Amino acid sequence: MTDMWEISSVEFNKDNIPWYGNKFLIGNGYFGIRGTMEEYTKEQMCAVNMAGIYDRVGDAWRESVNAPNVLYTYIKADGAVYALPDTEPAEHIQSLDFRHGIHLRRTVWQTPKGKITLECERFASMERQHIVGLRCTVSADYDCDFEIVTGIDGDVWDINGPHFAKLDISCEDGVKSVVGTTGEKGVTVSAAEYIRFDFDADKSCDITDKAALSHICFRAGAGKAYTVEKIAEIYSSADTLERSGDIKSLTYDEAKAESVAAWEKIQEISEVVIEGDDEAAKALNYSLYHLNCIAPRNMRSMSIPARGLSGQVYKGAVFWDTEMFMIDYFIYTDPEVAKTLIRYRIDTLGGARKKAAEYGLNGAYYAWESQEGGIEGCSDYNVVDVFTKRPMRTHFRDKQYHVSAAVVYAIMKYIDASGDYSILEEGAAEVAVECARMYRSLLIKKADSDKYEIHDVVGPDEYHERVNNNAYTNRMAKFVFEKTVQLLGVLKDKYPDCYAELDEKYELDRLYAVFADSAEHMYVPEPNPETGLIEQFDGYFKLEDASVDEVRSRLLDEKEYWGGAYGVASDTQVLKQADVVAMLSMFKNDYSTDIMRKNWNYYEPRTEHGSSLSACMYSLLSCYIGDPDSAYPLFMKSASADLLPGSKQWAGLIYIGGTHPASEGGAWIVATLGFAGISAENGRLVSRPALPSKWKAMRFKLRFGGKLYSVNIEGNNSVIEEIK
Ligand code: IFM
Repeated sequence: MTDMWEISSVEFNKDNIPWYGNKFLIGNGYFGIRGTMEEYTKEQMCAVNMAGIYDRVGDAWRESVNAPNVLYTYIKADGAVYALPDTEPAEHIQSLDFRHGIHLRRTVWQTPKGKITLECERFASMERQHIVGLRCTVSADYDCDFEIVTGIDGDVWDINGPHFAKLDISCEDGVKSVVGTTGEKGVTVSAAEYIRFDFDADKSCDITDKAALSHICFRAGAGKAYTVEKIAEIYSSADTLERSGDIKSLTYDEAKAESVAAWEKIQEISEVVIEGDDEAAKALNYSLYHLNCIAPRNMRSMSIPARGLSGQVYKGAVFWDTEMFMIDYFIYTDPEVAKTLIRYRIDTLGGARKKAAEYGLNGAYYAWESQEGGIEGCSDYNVVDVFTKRPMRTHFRDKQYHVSAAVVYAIMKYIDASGDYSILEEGAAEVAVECARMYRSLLIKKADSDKYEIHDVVGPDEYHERVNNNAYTNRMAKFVFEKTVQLLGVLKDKYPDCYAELDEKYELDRLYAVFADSAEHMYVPEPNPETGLIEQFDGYFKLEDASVDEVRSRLLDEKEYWGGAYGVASDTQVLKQADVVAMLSMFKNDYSTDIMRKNWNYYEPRTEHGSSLSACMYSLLSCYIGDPDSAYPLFMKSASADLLPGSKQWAGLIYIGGTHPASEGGAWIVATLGFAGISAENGRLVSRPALPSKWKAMRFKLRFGGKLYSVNIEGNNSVIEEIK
């Protein structure tokens, strides 16, 4: 392994514990395990965060559930506990091999008699997704009485817990087990483990009210190493993923080898080689590592939360992030995962219909923060005011209509790149129809106008609430109408039975005409003929034109929320994240380079980039404008979201730390669709590269139309070849 695939930290700093939990995360799409130390507890935000399982306690927010912690381990030397963060280490290294998903820590403590060392290696199996492996080795440079305490800690970290109303704990035939049952729906989350070692020791099992622990006590000779290996399994009553076999018969080395091989297979397609810029190559491949850690593999229907599987931040909920920023990577490298993500939206159509009905709308209004079944996790009061400590009325939940369009946009991206229309028959056609019906019921026509408008919305820039004719939202609505009309034609042709079924339900001929009319007459703000600028929403240009720094200087508290009724940005032109620029990036063929450049130049200095979704959109548009060197720093910002410190931690008093998979997916989009200039033209992959000056060459693989291709770019020349 070279440094290109390793990140490490060689000092111990308590302040880094929350960030390193994200930075050193391992995972396999079924769960994510935060990069915390084996001896840590809920105090240090330890989490084995489960995909797709949620629970609600009382009136608090519903959030994803953390499984019992199977890594829990600490050591005693001559009766004294040596554990971070309380016992200051003499040396400490934490590292991650992100080619293979292997986490390592090595800590040396000074004791009154000499030095002791604890080294632990762990992985979340990419081959058997229920399995976690842990190998701990202790040694001392003097003869010492060691005790290794290892087991399963059921006292898990929760933001709005406790989610386990009941814990069943046992130790039988050497298998320890902790089974938590959630309070709301009675879902069981089970953790079991089996340990092995081949040195003489006294071993006992201790069952506490929240943990099952083994105590391994032995006399250690100076300079000798003593290793304990653990194979653990995590599963739940909500599983669709098959169990992984008998943990007693699987050895650590076998399980590790299998997992490494599975990761290698992924990396063969995933890796992006960049010659001339190791820093960019490392940041990008590290970003893709995170996407691979949270990809729902071997599952029929599942999506990815906005903070991945790094904990309960943002309620473990799925946002438009998946469809607009993450799915592209999977569409082009692992279309089965992309299909799984789309099926999640198909399967949660019921929830989206319910939400539409709640607001008196037809069709499907997808949840802003979607939980299982499409349940809306977002409340009307989604930010806590730092001054009054009271929840603030926000309009994320009720007015961000653009999430439904993102779902249709993703369906189209999948179909266009894979050529696989079967998803329509599986339910995607109905999703499109229902989203189009929702937008139709939002349309407003003034008496003397022949244009449809959409009022009272929140666009991607969340700092400006309840605005009219947000350019992004209106353009996306038009897209949904146009594409639904197109898809209905395809459906009739390719899947007549499915068409007939939908026809019976929706009278498709009538809807076809309604959607065609909506697409034709949808008002989308045009570039001003003199300035070339597109107004983000009605009246935006009349707002105070203060700089981002000026607006920031008006904050009375650094955690204060910039948007909402009284936010410092609300009455100014300062925006949170790409909005018009996002629209231009997505509909680049509708606009000239000149218009794109003018809008980029206007909006970028006014953008706070307060969302990690922002930089990649600006970067992508820079690529489309033909300016890769302006795109580069924003690309690096996106690709480094979890690698470097500095990501936003608070929205009002709500903690929003965690990993940033949308930013990571956005970095891949910029690298491939932006710098490498990949697009599909007449059913063929085309590359028109414009690499940043530092980059000499770029190589990667893509799946397109059911085939695998290699893309080789040297300077401005590119060769795309099918790999047979
Ligand atoms: O979906 C985003 C939103 O656009 C900005 N706030 C954070 C959300 C989750 O990443």
